[in-house]
Amino acid sequence: MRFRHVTAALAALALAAVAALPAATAGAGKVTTVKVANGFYTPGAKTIEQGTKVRFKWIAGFDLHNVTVQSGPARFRSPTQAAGTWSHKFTKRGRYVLYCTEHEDMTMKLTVKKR
Ligand SMILES: [Cu+2]
Repeated sequence: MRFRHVTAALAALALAAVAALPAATAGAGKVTTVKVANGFYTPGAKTIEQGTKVRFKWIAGFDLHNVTVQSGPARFRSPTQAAGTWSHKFTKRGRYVLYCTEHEDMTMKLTVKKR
């Protein structure tokens, strides 16, 4: 059982390394900012080019929020926090719906188009 657990952890690490590769080789891309406000993201819809890094900036408040993929070609989840920033580079094209798991009606649409 212990061996299986370690193997799974190693497999996860290997997958993470492979997932990080395109981001590392894509070069210096664009950076854009989305604000995480209390109950909504702003803008609520955005189109970016593949390889763009989105810097999510929390408007400091009492509520905890995160940025999680509800649907889309890649999965990720930010930490749940009340302030600060978190960045994600979008390497997979397609339409994403992002939401906050703490407030399920808090969503935004993000389209990643070909560079
Ligand atoms: Cu929230």
